[in-house]
Amino acid sequence: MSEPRTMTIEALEARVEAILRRAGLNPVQAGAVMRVIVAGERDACKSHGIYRLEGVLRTVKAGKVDPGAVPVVLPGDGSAITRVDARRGFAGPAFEAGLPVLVERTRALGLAALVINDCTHFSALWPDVEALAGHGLASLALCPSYSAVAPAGGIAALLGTNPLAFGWPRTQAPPYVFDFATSVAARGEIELRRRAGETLPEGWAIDGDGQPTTDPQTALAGAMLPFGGHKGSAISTMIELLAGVMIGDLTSPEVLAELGSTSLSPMHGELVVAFSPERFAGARRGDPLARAEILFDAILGQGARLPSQRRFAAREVSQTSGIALSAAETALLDRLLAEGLDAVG
Ligand code: NDP
Ligand code: PYC
Repeated sequence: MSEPRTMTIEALEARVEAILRRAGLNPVQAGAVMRVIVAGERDACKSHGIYRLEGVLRTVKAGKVDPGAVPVVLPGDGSAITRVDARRGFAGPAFEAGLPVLVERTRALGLAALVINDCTHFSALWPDVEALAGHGLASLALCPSYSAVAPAGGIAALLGTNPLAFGWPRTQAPPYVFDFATSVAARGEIELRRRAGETLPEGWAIDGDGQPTTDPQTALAGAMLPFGGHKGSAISTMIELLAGVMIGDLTSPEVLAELGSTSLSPMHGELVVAFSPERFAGARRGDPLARAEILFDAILGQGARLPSQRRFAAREVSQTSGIALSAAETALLDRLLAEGLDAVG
């Protein structure tokens, strides 16, 4: 019988990496996948924390991702675009491989883009924009997923939950970062509520006949709704175009057709665009980072909070007191380590 347990970040990293290595991931894949999963758990982003391990293992077992892949940064064509071939591995290793080149190109040109192709992508996008903010750069990251969301006015799953993240560097504080699904909530939130036996808030999903539902199982079989009605629907469609069609990779309907299931992690591409705030501002109106602080102060001055503030507070708690795991979460880690790929269907 497993018990609730509090683990240090380092101990959880070691445990998750061991699970991934046991499942056959090479050191490059296991290291990068471990980092995004533990970052999610550390920052209390449960929808992309350790619960995702089962999906990772299922996808490996189904042969839909190459656990031995080593991503390749392709030779540049003289443009601002750097392309990484993930070689059918996970997105994290491909991002880590492309990051130094993206930073160097953005500093040189003021604006540069990273295209990742043929990656399996189950993760949150804030680690990517946070990494760029750590280099003093603003950035946008976006990707499709698989058909799960009805377009506004529609009745069936077509668009993905298509996340969009933005990061802005700050010198005296953690970066300004937002990262959200373009559905009302991430699909992972629905799955976690299903497991917990909870109902969904109104307005999250519709059933197979297009009628509203608050039942997670019915929602997963039906369709989720875009956030903000037609506005979220349009942003989600833009992501299909920019981070699917435009980068020569799969759109969410194409991913679902290839994968044949929403129980596996989707394979597609990712687009990251990075900006040098100083280069864009030129010599006009002073230091852009200092001017941004005036805006952040005004937001906070009204009693509002900045996006990621909850997450950074959770990170501090994890750093000082460790990461508290429930008995079920501890049991999951124990089972995945003991049984490897046999633990998943
Ligand atoms: P949330 O709605 O929980 O949060 C979205 C953003 O809004 C966060 O930056 C959050 O900051 C911020 N926020 C929340 N409440 C407030 C508030 N009151 N004031 C100011 N800011 C606030 O996220 P989602 O459920 O939409 O998405 C969760 C994750 O799922 C994302 O990281 C996303 O990348 C991931 N995802 C990945 C997909 C993929 O295909 N790879 C697909 C879909 C989603 P904070 O964290 O501090 O609360
Ligand atoms: O939570 O919507 C989601 C999601 C889809 C793929 C990875 N995360």
